[in-house]
Formats: sequence, structure tokens, C-alpha cells
Amino acid sequence: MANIFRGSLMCKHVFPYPDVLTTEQKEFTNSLINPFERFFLGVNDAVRNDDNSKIDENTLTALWELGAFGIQVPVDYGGLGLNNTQYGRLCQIVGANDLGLGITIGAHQSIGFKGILLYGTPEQKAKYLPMVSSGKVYAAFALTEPSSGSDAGSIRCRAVKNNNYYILNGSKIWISNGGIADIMTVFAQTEQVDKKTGQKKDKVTAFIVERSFGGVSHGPPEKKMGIKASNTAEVYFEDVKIPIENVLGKEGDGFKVAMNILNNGRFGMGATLSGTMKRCIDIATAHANNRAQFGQKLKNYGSIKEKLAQMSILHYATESMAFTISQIMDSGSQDYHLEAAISKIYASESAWYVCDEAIQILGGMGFMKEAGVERILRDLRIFRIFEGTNDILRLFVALTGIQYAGSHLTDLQRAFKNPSANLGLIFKEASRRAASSIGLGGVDLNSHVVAELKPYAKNTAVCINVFGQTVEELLLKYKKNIVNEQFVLNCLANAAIDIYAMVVTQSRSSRAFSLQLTTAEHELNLTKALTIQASERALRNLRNATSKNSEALTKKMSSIAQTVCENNGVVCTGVLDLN
Ligand code: MYA
Repeated sequence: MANIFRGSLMCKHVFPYPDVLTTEQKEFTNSLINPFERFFLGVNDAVRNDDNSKIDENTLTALWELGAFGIQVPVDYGGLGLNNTQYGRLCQIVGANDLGLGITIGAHQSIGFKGILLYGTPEQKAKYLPMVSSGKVYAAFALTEPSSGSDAGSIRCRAVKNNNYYILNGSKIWISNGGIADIMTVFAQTEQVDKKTGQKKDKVTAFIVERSFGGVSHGPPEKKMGIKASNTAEVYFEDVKIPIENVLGKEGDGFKVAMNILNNGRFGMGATLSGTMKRCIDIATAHANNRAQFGQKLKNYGSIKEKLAQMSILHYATESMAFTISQIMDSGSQDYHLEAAISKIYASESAWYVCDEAIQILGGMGFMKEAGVERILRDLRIFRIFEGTNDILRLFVALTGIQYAGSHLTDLQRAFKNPSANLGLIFKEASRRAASSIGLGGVDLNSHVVAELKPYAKNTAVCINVFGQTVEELLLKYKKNIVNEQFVLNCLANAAIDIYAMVVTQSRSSRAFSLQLTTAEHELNLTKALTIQASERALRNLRNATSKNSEALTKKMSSIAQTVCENNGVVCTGVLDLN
């Protein structure tokens, strides 16, 4: 995705739609689907978990026995040994049934001990992975602090080195599994000495902390709007003695460790929420098929058709994104952070929309607990906030992409200072621009999609070309100050998200057609409808990023917000308060 900021696309990363599982892996995954579904039908009770704000011991024991706490831990360490794609398939089942329970197992493995899987030494892996995969020991990821939410680098927890130990003090808030975890990945400031300059500087280090080290305590379970079944608590560290061998990754590298754990887990949210969306669509469809009003089944009304179609489009794109990313990761790519952030944003917003529309289709019934969708809506709300708020992730997507495009422009500027030595680079860029100016464009998606998608792929290619031109224009206009132009950055992020949705669905439905799947025609229709919507929206966002009108609007909006803040709230005279 970084490439679209330069007006190009690495097609080989998305076309053909990846298919990484061997037959054996597919069979093993399928063999786990039944036991997981049986657990949700026969053992787990999502309503009871929600009502009690906890999961009972019998249910948790059954989950441990299923292997649900160590899905990606290698078999040698006591886990199921699944890769990301196989994990994603199981996440869908969890997401379809109980998001609160999903957070208990997700916070445990998607981020809680993921650092040990990604960065652990052989000794750390041998010691901790068996406990957390089959030893009934819960894990948590402790990053957030009272004064450090989105600004993850500003944490205040501090660990001071004392011979072979670090002494940790501080506190964390809103930690999923914080009240039940005995193993935690904790991030704290540590003093580091620059080897070259000798200067001392605080840098974040990641630690594996055992509750048994002493000095670890927690607050009561937080009372929440949703995902009530999961435990969320404050965690306090008072003179916790951490052996130096429990540093995770390198000393001072904790910020990158934290970011990479989050990057690595984000696709799981997309997979999980595609399961949730499917459940909402199933409930809404059953209602539309059965409920008659004004002498007609709801399914025959245009407004209901529009809703069900839109819900299906969003589900298709969410699922296509999640499994593109999981499979790219399984193929060994380390470069998926933009895609993972895009997928998290898209999935959490689409799932919210789909669930809300399901409630709308059910009408008054949807508002009643009995229908089971109001719980899903409450559970879904947090997904736009945690694991990086969507607002922060939009800025992350736009700024990371711009940095990539900017470095290319800097290379070009440098190349022009000494053209004879850089002819290759200059010639390549000149050809790209010439092609683009005569409508050929730098991107050719046509050769990757089936015939009936070619006009749609062409529209997407146009969006990518305009994207590159827009970024260049913005960089020339704002230079480094682009980082402060959040309205503009949001336009770019939104266009990037739409482009990714178009590309992954075109890839997946082309594969469906080539394989002559019975669903191929429907998948092509979903893709075509999505492309019509997404390409128009992407071009509108790109226009807005540079237009004078939008600039004027942005200024007005900023001024309104400033007045509201200065007055601590709404600033108009009440209609009835004129005298
Ligand atoms: S856990 C809490 C989640 N918290 C967050 O996500 C915090 C969000 N904040 C951030 O991500 C960062 O602070 C941001 C950067 C992005 C704002 N990948 O100067 P910088 C590099 C790789 O921009 P800052 C929770 O909610 C960057 O390139 N690298 O940093 C659990 C630079 O490198 P260099 C990255 O302005 C909920 C350096 O870092 C990334 O301070 C439970 C500094 O960058 C990145 N992403 O802030 C969930 N970002 O120096 C359970 C930055 O080399 C879910 N960098 O140039 C389970 C769901 C699934 C269920 C499953 C069922 C089975």
C-alpha cells in the first residue's frame, strides 16, 4: 500500500489472490471448526457471560481443552501450531458467537504473549509458551497508562537496572485480562546510554513480568459498555524485581516491540469481525425473509434490499482484506503494517455499520435483548477505539505512506542535481509520468483481473494514479508541515482504504471466477458494486485533499472547534433564550 502514495502498486502482492495453505493445513483447520462450533453451541453462553460480566470456570476449562488459548503456539510448546490464516479462520467462529469471550482469548494470544512468539529467546519460549498455551496461565499486554493512550511513546512506568535485575514501578490502565493474567508483556522507560556520545536517554524496554515476582497487583474489573465477559483492570507494579533475562527484544527497543506486536495482531480483528458481520447479516436476512408488513415480505422492499446488499459488500471486503494480510504474513512478508492498520479501521467501522443496519432491519425487535444484536452492537463499539484508535491509525497510514513517497521525491531531487550519474532513476520516473499523462497510467490492473472486471480495475488504476499525483502536489504545497494537516491526511487515508478494498475484492472475485466457484457471479457483483462506490469516494477524497473549497471548509471547521473549546461546549444562544 505504501506504493500507492507514489502512484504505483506492487501487483504481485495482491494478485492472484493468495492461497497459502497446503491441503494438510486446510484439512487440519477444518477438523478444528466442528469442535469450536460445538463449544459455542453447547458449552458457551454469550448472554450469560454478558449478564454476569464474566466467563464461568467450566467454560474456560473447555476453552483450554480446545487449545483455544494457544492457537498459534508451535506444537512443541503445547499449542495448536496454526499459522495466521488458520488462526483467522477460527477467529471468524469466535467473532460470530461471542466477542467478549473473543477478547479474553484474543488479548491473551494476539498481543498478551505474542511478543514471546515474535521476540522471545529460546529460553523465554521454552519457559513461558507451554504455560500460556496449555498450562492455564493467562497473559496480558500492558502498554496503556493514565497519561499515555494513543501516545504510546510517552509512558511513565519506569524500570531501573540494578545488577542482574530491573526494578519496575508504575501503573497501567484498561488492561484486558489485567485481573487474571499471571504473565504480562510490560513496557517501561529505562535509562539507556548512547554508545557513541555517552549521553543518557530514556527509552522504552519490553519485559516479561510474572505476577509471582511480587509487587504486582490489580484493581477491580472495570464496568464497561460491552465485551463485558472479558476482564479489564488497572495493574500496579511496586518494586517488581524483574531478572534481566526477562527483557523482551533488545533493551531500549520496546517501542518497536510494542508496535510490531500490535501490527502482527491487527489482521485478527478483521477476521474476527468478518465472523461477527456474517452473524448479523444472517439474523437480518432471516428476519427480512420471514417478516411481512403492508402485505409483503420485507425482503421485497427496495430499502431492505439496499441495506442487505451494502452489508454483504462490506462483509466481503472485510474478509478479503483480513485473509489477504494473513496470507501475506504467512508467506513471510514483514511489510504489512499499513495493510493491517487499514484492515483494522475498515473491519471495525464496517462491523459497526452492519450490526446497526441489522438492528434497523429488525426494527423494535432489534432493540430488545432477546434478538441478540444489541449485545453485539455494545461489544463492537470498542473495536474502533482499542488496538490503536481508528483516528490515530488513519494518521499513521497517511503519514507512513507520505514518508515513503517523500523519500522517493527526495531521491529524485538529489538525482536531478547530478543527472548524468542518475540517468536510470530519472528515465524510469520520466517514463512513468509520460505514460500517466497520456492515460496509460503507471498501474495496470487489467492483466490481473477477469474480463468482466476490467472496466472496474481501470477505475481503480485511475484512483491510484490520481493518488500519486495528489500526494506529490500536497508534498510540494505543505512540505514537512503536511504532518499538521490532519483534515488532508484523513482524506488520503480514506482514499487509501477504499483503494485497498477495491484491489483485494477484485483479486478474490477473479480467483472465484477462475476456479468456477458456484458463488463467483455473486462475488463479482459484490466487487463491482464496491468498486463503483469506492472509486467515486476515493476520487472525491483526493479532490478534497487539494481543493480550495475543502481548504476553506477546513478553516471554518477549525475555527468552530476552537470557539467550542474556548467556551467549554456549545456556543449558540438557545432559541428560547433571546431576552
Ligand atoms: S493495547 C493498546 C493499544 N495502543 C495503541 O495501539 C497505541 C497507538 N499508538 C501508536 O500506535 C503510536 O504511538 C503511533 C506513533 C502510531 C501514534 N509499526 O515518531 P513516531 C515507528 C512499525 O511516529 P509516535 C489495546 O488496545 C516509526 O516508523 N513502526 O511515534 C488492547 C518510527 O520509526 P523510526 C512504527 O508519534 C486491546 C518510530 O516508530 C509503527 O510516538 C485488546 C517512532 O514513530 C508501527 N505501527 O507514535 C485487543 N508506529 O524511528 C484484543 C510507529 O525508525 C484484540 N513506528 O523512524 C483481539 C482481537 C482479536 C480477537 C481474536 C479472537 C480469537
